[in-house]
Amino acid sequence: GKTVYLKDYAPPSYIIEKTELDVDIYKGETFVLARLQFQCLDERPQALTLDGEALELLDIAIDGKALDSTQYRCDHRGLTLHNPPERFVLTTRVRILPEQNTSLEGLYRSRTIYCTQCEAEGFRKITYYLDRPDVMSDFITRVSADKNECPILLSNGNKIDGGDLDGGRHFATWHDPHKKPCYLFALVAGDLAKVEDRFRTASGREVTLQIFVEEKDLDKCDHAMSSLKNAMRWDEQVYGREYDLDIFMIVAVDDFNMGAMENKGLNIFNTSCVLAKPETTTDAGFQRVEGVVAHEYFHNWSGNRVTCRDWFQLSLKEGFTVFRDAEFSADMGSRTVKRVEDVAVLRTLQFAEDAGPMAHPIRPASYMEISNFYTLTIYEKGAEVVRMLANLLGPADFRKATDLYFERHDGQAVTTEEFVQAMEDASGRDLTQFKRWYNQAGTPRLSVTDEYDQEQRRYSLTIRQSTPATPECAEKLAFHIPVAMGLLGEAGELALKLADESLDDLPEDNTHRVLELTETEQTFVFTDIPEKPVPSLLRGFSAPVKLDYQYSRADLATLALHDSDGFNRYEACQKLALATIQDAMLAYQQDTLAEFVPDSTLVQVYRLLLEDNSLDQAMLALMLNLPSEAYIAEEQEVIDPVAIHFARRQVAAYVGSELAELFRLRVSAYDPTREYRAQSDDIALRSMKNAALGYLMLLPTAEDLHLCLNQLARANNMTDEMAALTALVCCEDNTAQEQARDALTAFYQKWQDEPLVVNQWLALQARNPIPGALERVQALLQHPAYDGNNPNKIRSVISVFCNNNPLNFHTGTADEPDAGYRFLAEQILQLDSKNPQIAARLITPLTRWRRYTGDRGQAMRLQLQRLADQPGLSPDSYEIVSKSLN
Ligand code: HT7
Ligand code: ZN
Repeated sequence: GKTVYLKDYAPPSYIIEKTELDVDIYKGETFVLARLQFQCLDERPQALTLDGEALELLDIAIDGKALDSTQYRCDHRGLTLHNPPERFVLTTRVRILPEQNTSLEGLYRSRTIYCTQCEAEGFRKITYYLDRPDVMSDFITRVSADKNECPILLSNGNKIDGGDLDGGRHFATWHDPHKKPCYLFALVAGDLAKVEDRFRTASGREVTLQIFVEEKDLDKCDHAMSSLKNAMRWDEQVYGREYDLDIFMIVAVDDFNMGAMENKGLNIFNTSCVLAKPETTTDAGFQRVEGVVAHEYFHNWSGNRVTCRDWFQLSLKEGFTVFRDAEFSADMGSRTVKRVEDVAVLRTLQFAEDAGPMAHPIRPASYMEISNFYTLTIYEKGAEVVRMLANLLGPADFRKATDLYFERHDGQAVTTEEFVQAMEDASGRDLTQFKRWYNQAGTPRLSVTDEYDQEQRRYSLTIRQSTPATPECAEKLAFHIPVAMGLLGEAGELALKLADESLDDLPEDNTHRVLELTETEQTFVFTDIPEKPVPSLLRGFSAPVKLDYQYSRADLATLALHDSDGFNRYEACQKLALATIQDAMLAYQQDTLAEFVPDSTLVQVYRLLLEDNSLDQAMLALMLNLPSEAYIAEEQEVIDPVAIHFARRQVAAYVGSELAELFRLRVSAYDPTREYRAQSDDIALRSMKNAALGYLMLLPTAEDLHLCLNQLARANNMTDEMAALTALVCCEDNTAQEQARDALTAFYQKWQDEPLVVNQWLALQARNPIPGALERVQALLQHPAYDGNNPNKIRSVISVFCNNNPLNFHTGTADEPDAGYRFLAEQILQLDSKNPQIAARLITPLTRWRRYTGDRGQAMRLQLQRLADQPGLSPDSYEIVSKSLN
């Protein structure tokens, strides 16, 4: 594998001022004619190399004159022109095979639709080009195809021409007036139906909005359309950003490696992130559509108008855009709920990545395969870093800073340096130390101790930070960490005054402070504190760190019930539940789990929360949700997935039985036929009721089972239907198991023509913790509903099993404890040559081998070694495997 380094960045020697493409699609083959206007920027080089992969070169000419074989050289990675002129038009004609393209990058066919995916380096599979984001060009694209097969022909920008051709063919020509890097190029051809709407921008321009889908999905576009309009309005109001073309199009395809792609004016989406209707889509699905539609739309400014200089800067657009979409979703629904959900993902998945062999800073210094760097770190931690900046600057200066950034760099390809520079220039703050967040990986750990001096009425908090070594760097410099906090006394929040604050400059909300930690160890002294307080630390999860403070269970109960910060109320519940589960794990290890009785604080707190009618029901559901197995694992030095599973289950069953009456009330009071709305108060009600059902179904009475079956039979929406089916399928009770088998069959019969519902059906079975999951998963791979070329199906079965069913993945089968690992390695090998991006992503669970006890860790390692030994392994998989074995 070849490594690319940030330090080797050099600007391109040529730019491509104008790109004209003729793409002629025929059955089985496509011809691409490219006319590229090159202009040398500095000294003329001896050779110019264009990127190109899987292209068959048919013709090549410079300024209209065909080249002879001494004037260029072609290999499997590109095309080198010897002695190119200062300024010239290069014409190439290539043949490509979209029907055979299973990698889903470049031009490929998804069912009946031809579509493209060019980010990060897919354009080179369409034509020879300078495939790098700092080469920005004007694009004119003419597409032609059979008129019957492909009545719809789309590309970026505005349609400027179109018409019929001989032989039943037709064409359309599109011009994108905004210069763009080729990773934002898109083309679509197929038989698509559309819904259309309009949006009037703040300055009064009319924009046509179109969503293209297969005819059968026309009834599932309303939610994406209203999300799009909300996002367009929000970006005007919150960031002052208007849309800049006359038309904005979204196309949905079934085969897609990620969620969606922000191609200029022509976003291409995974169907799973566009289509939604109550009967087929869960609440989480609706919220995902809203979030992804907004995310891609927001890229129009954070990514397209201002783009990345090189792929090391990926978080420039992704971190910022995730932050923007999270704030949008927070404004559309419940802010605290959105924050809790995002932090849960960050703390389980991103923290694990940051502690593993693939750890990298949000601006990496090197990579082998860029597709491997579309990570939780670049996206989610990147968003946390932008969030810290936004909080450090405050709303007014942050807006000034983003205005400055967009204005200063409109039409440019820039770096994260320039982003932070705009923050500094607009606010006058020195962010030199803060910038360490961009080039040091690893999750900082904060150890907090405190001391209360009754006599002096002084309370001091001492915070130490340390960051574990990661592959790119062993010795970390101190980070600049904002720690939002407050202090709780007997009667509520205490007024705060730091020893070095003067009485005149106390903030308006005097019960809340943001401590700025910049040193390895720092002590913050509060004066005039009347009693020993309970500190509420890292409110709103103000920094992506791990925090240790020795809370007593009584402290945690106080925070859970009384903190003014919603996030920390949730966090106190998580900590309390975690402590309780850890007790149970100890019992498991001592073989006394069966007799184990959990500490009662957790249930007492839950009971009080359930009886508090003022609480947002979605928050309540989250607070009552025990930490996931993945989160518990992340908290363990050495992971014992079996102990975690059974300990967690034992605590859950205890909670379920202690609070059964209250839970039953919630479920039976709910009318399953009430009209469905995908709005946050309704979502909240369903989430709490379904959480209650989940608890009841751990040890169900006949009445509980009846409630569950009743909901399954009568639900008018997928949220309730799937919640009931899940509770039934995962229930160990024998009667329930019999019912579950029938229910799964009936569910498939009912929904077999809806691929996105079938995916949920597959995923439920793959994550079902009841023993025998590997055998069930292997049977699913033979099911007619499975398709080993479709990433959504692969994710629903293989990823879900290996990532979300730790008990079964790590215990394998009765006679072969390593069967789960071997299964995964086999699946990766099968997929690697077809779709290396997806194959490489599947490897993740094996990369964690060092965290597992003796035999398990070694068995995982063995499978990594087996992948490493495979001749011809893709560069994608090779990077992950080799770094994990090191
Ligand atoms: N910017 C998009 C990235 C993307 C992608 C990257 C690699 C391979 C396939 C891909 N599809 C989309 C998605 C986004 O963050 O908006
Ligand atoms: Zn993005």
